[in-house]
Amino acid sequence: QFMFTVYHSFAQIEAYVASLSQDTGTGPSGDSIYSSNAVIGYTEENRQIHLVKISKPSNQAKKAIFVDGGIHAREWISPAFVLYLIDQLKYNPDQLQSVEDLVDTYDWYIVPVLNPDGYSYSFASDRLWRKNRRTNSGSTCHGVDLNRNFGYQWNPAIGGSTSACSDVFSGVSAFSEAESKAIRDYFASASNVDFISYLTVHSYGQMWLYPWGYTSALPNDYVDLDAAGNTARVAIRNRFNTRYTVGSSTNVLYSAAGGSDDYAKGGAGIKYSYTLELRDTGRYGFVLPESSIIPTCQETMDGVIAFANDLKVLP
Ligand code: 0X9
Ligand code: ZN
Repeated sequence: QFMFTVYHSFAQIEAYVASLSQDTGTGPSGDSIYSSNAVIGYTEENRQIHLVKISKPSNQAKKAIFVDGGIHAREWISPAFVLYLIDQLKYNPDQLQSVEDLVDTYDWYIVPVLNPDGYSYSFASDRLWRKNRRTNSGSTCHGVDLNRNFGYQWNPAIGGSTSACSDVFSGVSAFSEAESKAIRDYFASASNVDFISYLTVHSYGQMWLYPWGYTSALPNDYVDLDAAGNTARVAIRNRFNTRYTVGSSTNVLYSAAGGSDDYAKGGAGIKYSYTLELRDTGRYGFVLPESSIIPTCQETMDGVIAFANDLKVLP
């Protein structure tokens, strides 16, 4: 029985992902909910990048939502929430119609841990590790910041670095890393899937951020992204009064090119692309205590439900 009250090693997460293939879930309607697993890439240390698809059979084509966690190794609440989301969508433990609606309306494609080498290193050796674990040629420093490595307006001079020892090392070129490449290649191969939204889950800061990260200019359709983000913000606040900020990542946070959100929107053409920065605002920062996992997951789930509902009425 997988526990959502504690943080898990990558091996434990893999065991949970494997267990998903053993059964079907059931929503309050009585309908079955299915999942399937795929591997979309291999890391330098030969770990698998898993993708879980959750869907309910239907005659009509659905739009799809892509969610990833664990781009940054130390942000442990991110995989914790993404696994909670998988569990809610598939097994619907509270048998909520609002949760079944999510699988009635959308197909879900979820990567629990995009950076398993970094995540494992953060567990075993350095709790505050951020990057992947690439062996950088000509340096003894390891790692590339995957969220500076995506190939839409890639530019180390904008919030990244050309130094292998930097925590925001952008890599030697766009998509130099297996993990960012796996996302790019997956979207290229899934051209038959109609992705309406991309959510990449990070911590911390309590923000629901939309593009762009490479410029302070806003996307042409930013009004739509802002509206959906604010719907999520209000739903999150309504649970435990947790306060989120909504806006473009450059304007709310800082400019940083090469993020996966910018790529999802500008490169893969997915309209509703966001970076979610979960709890908290700095008291514990990346080292969010385990006692905060469940409430963080509950409020974020409320945000995702309200957000996904809003997409049905927004352009
Ligand atoms: O700096 C980042 O990569 C993200 N913040 S974090 O503290 N989780 O590292 C924010 C990314 C926002 N999006 C872009 N800059 N494209
Ligand atoms: Zn992050």
